[in-house]
Amino acid sequence: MATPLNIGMIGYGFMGRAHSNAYRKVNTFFELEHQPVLKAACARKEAEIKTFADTWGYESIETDWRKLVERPDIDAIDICAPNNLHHDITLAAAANGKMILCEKPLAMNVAEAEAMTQAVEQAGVPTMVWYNYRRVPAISLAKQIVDEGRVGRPFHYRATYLQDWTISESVPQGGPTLWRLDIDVAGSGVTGDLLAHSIDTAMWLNGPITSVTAATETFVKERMHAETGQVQPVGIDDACMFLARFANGSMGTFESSRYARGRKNYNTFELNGEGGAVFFDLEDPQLLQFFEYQQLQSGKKVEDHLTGWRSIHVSNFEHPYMDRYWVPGTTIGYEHTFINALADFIAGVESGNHTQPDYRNALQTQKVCDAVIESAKTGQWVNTNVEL
Ligand code: SOE
Repeated sequence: MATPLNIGMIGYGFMGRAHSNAYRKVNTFFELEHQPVLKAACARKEAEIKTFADTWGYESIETDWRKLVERPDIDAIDICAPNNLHHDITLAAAANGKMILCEKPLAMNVAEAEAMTQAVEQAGVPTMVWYNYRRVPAISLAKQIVDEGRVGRPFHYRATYLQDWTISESVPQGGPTLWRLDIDVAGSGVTGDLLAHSIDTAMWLNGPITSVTAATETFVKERMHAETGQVQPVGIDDACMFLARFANGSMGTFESSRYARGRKNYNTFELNGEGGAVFFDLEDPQLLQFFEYQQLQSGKKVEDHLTGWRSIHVSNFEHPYMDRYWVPGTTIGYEHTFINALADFIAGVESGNHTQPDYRNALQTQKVCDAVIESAKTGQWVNTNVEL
């Protein structure tokens, strides 16, 4: 008999749905001792959270997260609430001894993220921050290839994360669906929302980022606020570009925008090393491009007429996570990245070898984000103070 893992979900938006789907599916694809039970869903708006709870099969609802985190029948709190609530919910959940799964970015800023990390570490509760793209099988394969030494000494890391959904000036800011545009709720714009993903992936694959220099732009300076009805200044960065230095001596470029017409969720990276290179594009998520400079002739590395990029269809049983799903040649999708992440989290709780990224790891990404925003304001290179 499976051991129940009673989930208290806070939030009901896009991520609330993606995580709920993972809780429902994880035991059908992964053998785990624990089985998530959708105990309670929580949000301030009673009608909305009731509909959400009914749709996804939550047993009960709460309209005050403070009540939820105190409930003795809840084992794990999932924070899908807007960024400005992550800190207070984490502190209360940790004080109540709950496991915590938190949406990215971890916090509004480093000061909050440090306090949160300290709280969960003092409480000794398992945590995970949902940087789900690590669990795209092709990205996990890139990590495997790097760890196997096939890229060799790294020189360049190049990331883009582009969308186009905020170009219209009539898109309001604030409220339940557009809080990502409200600086007081989101903390930053594309830096925390999109580049945080790119930074998490980059540091996972290529190690710590030590310093950055950045430029940001806010193209639409005023938007109507959905809650007040008033036209208010826009405080977020609509686009951000930064240069980075990694501790391993390589250099990085990062670009993000929500004004890249035609790009919906264009998340790419390339790592070029002495021995090879990897390239990934989320618009083709089942593929990993790999260039290998490894043909040995008489002990020497050479290129010949067959040297070139190869496109790996990451759908074989040998590929990360893929033995859990269908047959070779068939693909999985966006929602499976959350299932994979959750499976890793539960397996870590069971083995005691906790999965990453936990709060401490996500704190490092927060440090880079804060350094990027600071650099964009000062025009200077800024040290990230990421743990080495
Ligand atoms: C923003 O549009 C967003 O939903 C991010 O918040 C997610 O983290 C990203 O995965 C998709 O885009």
